[in-house]
Amino acid sequence: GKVRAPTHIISTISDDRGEEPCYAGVPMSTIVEKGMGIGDICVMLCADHGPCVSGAHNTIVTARAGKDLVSSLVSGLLTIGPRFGGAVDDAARYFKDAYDRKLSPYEFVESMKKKGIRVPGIGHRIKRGDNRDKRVELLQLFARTHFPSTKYMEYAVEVEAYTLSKANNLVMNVDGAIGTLFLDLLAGSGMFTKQEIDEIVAIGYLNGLFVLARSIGLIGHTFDQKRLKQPLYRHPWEDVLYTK
Ligand code: Q5B
Repeated sequence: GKVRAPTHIISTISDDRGEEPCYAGVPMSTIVEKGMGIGDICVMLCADHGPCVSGAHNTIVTARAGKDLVSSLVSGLLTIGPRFGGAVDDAARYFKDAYDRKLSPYEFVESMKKKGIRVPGIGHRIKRGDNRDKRVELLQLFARTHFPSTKYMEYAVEVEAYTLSKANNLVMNVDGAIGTLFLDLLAGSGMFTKQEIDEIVAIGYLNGLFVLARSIGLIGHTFDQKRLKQPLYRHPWEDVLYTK
């Protein structure tokens, strides 16, 4: 029989050997012909959220310190975490667990409070109950129009109604919307077993969507500062409370 030397790398995500590159076995032309999916929409909606958010701020400061593109980019990326942009997977994990255990929004939120854990996917520095995040609304509209089931997303909406009854800043944020919407996609597509869904949520794929998307904005901010020839950033004294 055929003897094959052992390989040094196993890869399942892409293959560039043929005439046309494939992503996970799907030729690129097929992806282009099919048009945009929810992943593309997430990437567009999360690409940037202005110069004041943590990631963009770090990137801007780094670019203005004269650093190169990659340094400026990673300086912004390194701020992505549980408070900023990196709550997507935790939102999926906690909302899935609560829904699957049939917890009421009250039971879910109060049990998190008892554990001293902030509900991932809930809360925003700027957005409020009377100033909702348009990105969240767009994602929800897309899911309600195209998804076979939106049970996790609707559960998150009920949770949000409860958190908003506690405080006006506890809106569903973009991390929460993407996390729960992907739960619905995974469960409703019929393409994944329960075990596979649990694995995807456990491994933490979903923060990757935010990281990928926000890299676009951070690259934009780097070039913007360089094009505008902005000087070294120094934070103004007036904005610091000096105490002894
Ligand atoms: N409280 C996001 O907090 C923020 C609570 C809560 C229960 C909660 C906070 C939070 C979970 C993590 C999360 C993603 C840190 C956010 C994003 C991308 C972005 C960013 C942009 C973009 C904001 C005031 C009171 C306190 C808290 C309570 C707050 N959150 N209770 N569950 N989730 N969320 N992150 O405003 O009694 O006074 O002690 O950690 O989902 O990052 O645009 O900026 O695109 O770039 O600083 O959208 O919500 O509020 O810390 O002053 O808290 O609310 O316990 O209660 P804030 P705090 P108390 S989207």
